[in-house]
Amino acid sequence: MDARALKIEAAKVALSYVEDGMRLGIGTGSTAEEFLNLLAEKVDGGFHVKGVPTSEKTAHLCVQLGIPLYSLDEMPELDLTIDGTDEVDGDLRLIKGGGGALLREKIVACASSKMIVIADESKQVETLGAFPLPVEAMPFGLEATRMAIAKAAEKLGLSGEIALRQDRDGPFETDGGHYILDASFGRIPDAEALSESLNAIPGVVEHGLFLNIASAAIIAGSSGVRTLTA
Ligand code: ABF
Repeated sequence: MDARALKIEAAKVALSYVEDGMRLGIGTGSTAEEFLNLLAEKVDGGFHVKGVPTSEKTAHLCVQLGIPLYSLDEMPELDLTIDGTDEVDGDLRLIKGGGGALLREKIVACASSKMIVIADESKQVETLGAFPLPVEAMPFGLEATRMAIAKAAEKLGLSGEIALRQDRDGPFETDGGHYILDASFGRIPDAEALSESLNAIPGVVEHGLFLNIASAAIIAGSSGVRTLTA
């Protein structure tokens, strides 16, 4: 099966967790998009959901697909969030943010009773870090923030390029108007320690380590679909 087919298989299983009338956080990325397409078919058939998108991109998709949209302010407590990921380890630690939506994704996931990750098997790793860790940072004092990240990482035995994510005509800007620094640290043996260090840096708005947030991960592979639980 190709990657898209695997994403659809994972999305199908995730859909079975969505109950009629649910307040649903809706993720960002191509896997989340497959989930949205399937969800739209159910909504078309009379299924009721109240969707809160994790990005402007997802919001536009929901409008196109006819999925009822609410803001998180209108619905600050959600039943379930379904979202993709860039990496997931055996303890459901995630690296997210490859799509640049990590801040709203983390806010929405943390406002949900449950967060289920959907992914193809290429996202499953033994230890996080092969994927560069996205760190969302304030434009003000960016270089000082970048240096502080490097220093904090070095204290944990981590090093590597910390690159400002670019877009077509300059630095990539998130929905929140921040920049993304992609930190290529390689293997991250102590994600909790790194998360704590990054959270202490004033110019860091948020980072892509999602720890103790996912309740389950639905992973579609060539030998079928597996569900990892915490
Ligand atoms: C989003 O899903 C991002 O956090 C992550 O980067 C992306 C994964 O994208 P895809 O499903 O396209 O691989 O939640």
